[in-house]
Amino acid sequence: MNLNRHVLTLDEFTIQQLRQFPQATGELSSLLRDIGLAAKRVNVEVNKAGLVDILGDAGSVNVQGEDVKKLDIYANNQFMGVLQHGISCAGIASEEIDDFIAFNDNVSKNSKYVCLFDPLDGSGNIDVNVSIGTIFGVYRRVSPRGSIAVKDDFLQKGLQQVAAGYIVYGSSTMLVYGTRRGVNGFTLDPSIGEFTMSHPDIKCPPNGKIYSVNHGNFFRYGKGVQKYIDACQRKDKTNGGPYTQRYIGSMVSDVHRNLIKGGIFMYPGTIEKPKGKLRLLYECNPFAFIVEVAGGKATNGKERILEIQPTELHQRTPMFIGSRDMMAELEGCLSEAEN
Ligand code: P6P
Repeated sequence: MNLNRHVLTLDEFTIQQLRQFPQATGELSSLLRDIGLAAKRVNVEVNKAGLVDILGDAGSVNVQGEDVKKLDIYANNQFMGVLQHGISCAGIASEEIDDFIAFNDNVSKNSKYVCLFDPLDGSGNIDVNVSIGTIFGVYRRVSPRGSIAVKDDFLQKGLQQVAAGYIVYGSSTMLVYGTRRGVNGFTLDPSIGEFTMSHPDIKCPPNGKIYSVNHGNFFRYGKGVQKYIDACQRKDKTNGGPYTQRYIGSMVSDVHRNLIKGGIFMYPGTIEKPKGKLRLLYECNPFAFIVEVAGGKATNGKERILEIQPTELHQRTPMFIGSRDMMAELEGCLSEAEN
């Protein structure tokens, strides 16, 4: 083993970034390290989730005499806890909590950022051992530092994110985050208990051969989406295919795979649910930010996800995200169907 090969840990990387910008206060680096810590704690519980039946299921008391919480509540409390007790975050909004939470202590009130997150997306997949994930977005607050955070701090366009990221608890546990300077991936090394850089400067391939969508809703999608899915199925060696359909019902895993390999992920609206299922603020905006910084695109079928002005914390949006050229072909199908 090459002992001289120094692989940057997440903490080393965030501090290295800080050194490059002397005017930086270190609050964003500190917030990202806090998220990394919470992710490691959640990872431990996710990895033994299959054993919960042995330890006692949610709502019961486990062998240590602790209350066994639902994993997504546990994850929510871990991320909220590190952010509340850190030095960078004035408040949070979470899929698990109806309203935003403004932290009331003086350090938090004087902090620069707010954080929105889905603490454990796809948690319904836990009992069948499918990968799940955490998604987060970080914004500079718009209310004055020193005051308590307000709702407008959380209802900002995705364009205003200063950082966004996700953790995928899969065959390995990865934390991927992006700022305007780039997207980097870190894989948890259990031997040292640190996220270590494994995917520097991630770029989304401009094209791909993977399309991800819930085919079960095909006849409930609009004509433009049906037209694009049909085109995907007709791809062969003569026109950039054949394509593969990959959809595991866990957005973090599906979008992560397509970000690395190239591809398109779609969660369209349907006749019954025109806004679709995915949440704008803490599912779609973070991924749209990451994929756009990496060179891809993300829209709701009509406009950039990042330009949507939010009006409520838990609002939903149709979501189309992935490789630039695949998104262009989709947009062609959507506009043809409009005319
Ligand atoms: P459907 C998980 O519940 C989730 O929010 C996303 O992670 C996933 O992409 C989507 O729902 C799957 O939804 O309706 O296709 O089962």
